[in-house]
Amino acid sequence: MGFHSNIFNCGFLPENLCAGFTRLLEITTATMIAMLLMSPSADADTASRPNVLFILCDDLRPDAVGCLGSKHVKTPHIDAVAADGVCFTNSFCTTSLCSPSRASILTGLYAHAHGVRNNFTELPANLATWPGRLQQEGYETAYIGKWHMGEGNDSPRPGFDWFVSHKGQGKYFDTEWNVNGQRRETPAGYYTTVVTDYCLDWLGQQQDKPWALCLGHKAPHSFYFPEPKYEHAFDDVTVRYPASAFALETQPDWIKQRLPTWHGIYGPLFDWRKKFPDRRPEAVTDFQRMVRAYWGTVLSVDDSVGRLVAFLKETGQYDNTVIVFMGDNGLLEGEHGMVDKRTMHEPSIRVPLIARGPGLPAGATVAGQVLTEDIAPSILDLCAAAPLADIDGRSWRQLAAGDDPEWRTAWIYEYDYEKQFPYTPNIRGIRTDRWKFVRYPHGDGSPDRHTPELYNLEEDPQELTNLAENPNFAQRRAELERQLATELAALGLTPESDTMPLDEGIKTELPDEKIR
Ligand SMILES: [Ca+2]
Repeated sequence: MGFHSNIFNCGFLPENLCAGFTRLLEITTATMIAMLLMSPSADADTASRPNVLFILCDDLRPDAVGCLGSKHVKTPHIDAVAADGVCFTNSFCTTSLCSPSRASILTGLYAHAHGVRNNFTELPANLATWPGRLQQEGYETAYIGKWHMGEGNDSPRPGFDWFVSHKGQGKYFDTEWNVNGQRRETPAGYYTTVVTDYCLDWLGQQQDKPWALCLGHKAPHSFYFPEPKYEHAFDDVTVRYPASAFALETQPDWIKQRLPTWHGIYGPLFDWRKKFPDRRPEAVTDFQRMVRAYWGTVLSVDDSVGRLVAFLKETGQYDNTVIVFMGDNGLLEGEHGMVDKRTMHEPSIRVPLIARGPGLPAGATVAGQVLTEDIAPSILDLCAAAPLADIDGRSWRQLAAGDDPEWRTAWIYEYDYEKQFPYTPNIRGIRTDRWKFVRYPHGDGSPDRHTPELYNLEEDPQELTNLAENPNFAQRRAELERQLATELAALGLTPESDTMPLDEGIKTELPDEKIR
């Protein structure tokens, strides 16, 4: 724990204690100055620093949130936070998978740099995180909810004064929790409600120090089980397969091969379809039930946001609290014939991001491309905390405040083939403000395993027409191939150093039941 500068603010302390501290300061001035020099935060007024409420949803599509474009899902509490802050309309994850993306959010690093490349790898304890930095600078810190870096480990992690989590994904009902390594308990009830109760308990105990609370929702991750009161909320909404599910003529073959698998629309649909593969048009009813249930779980997240914001307002903390609401990765809901995520298609990489609080404008919309890696530097910037060294992300505080002429216009996406989930190839791709180019490396240095993809996002935002093999775009493709290689090299990834598993192809076998 770093040196805490609150002791200089005698407003917190009874008069006799205050005088005591004054004498202590007189006696030990030299010692205190030495501590000041050692502590990066000691010159800051910690007491006036904003609190941080960081709300992370799991697999939440932006268009499943009212203010971010949903026609059907009403989220008045999330919308109110957005109206009071900034909506990022082009916010992306750089590896669309729970654990790698969560590690990027905490560290500001790409997956190849932090090393969490699948859902089974622990976040290396030596890596600096934004909550850890705030803890060093005098914040009280907590993580409550789904962590999921290290599938079977629910014990407390470094950087947090309070850590309440569970193994793996947790369950929508009656999850067993490890409460700060002190006790295990299984409170009856719906995950989203229970995790919010834990958060409110902790918030109610905070006193003088600024605090940073990370809430890791399970919702709306598969398998989708809405709270009973929302089970039928969307019964009247008709859901169809999206147009891109049937526009596969120009797409690489692996996308067609994925259709009847665990991650395709003709597969089991996270148990919403019992007999598969099923390509019949009427089988869309299973898909429809799946999407309705996904939306239903989001309604409870909105209730949770409402309870937390109400608490902050009742206790007079709302104005001095930075609230960041986001998702860890996107989700394919039938686009290109897919469910799940992992690919570099737009629904898989787009994540909701809303931020409000001191240092941010109200009612603003930001179109610049922001990444999961930008969260750590942005939150530390908003808290006037020392930045993390040698990270990949950048603070968007200036971008959000108006404009940042130096902001990025292109970025790199990476994903490594998983043997346990053989439905997505190795991916290295680049997304500029207008273009997307995606390569599928074999993994052993031999020619790429699959045809690449090239999209003009301005004219074809749904990615219906792959231009990679269209001779009219050969020059554009060559330019983007070069830019991809250059940007990868800037991240330290050359053909020699960028190691990845061998792509063993798309398979129809189901994943092990324990890791679904
Ligand atoms: Ca996720």
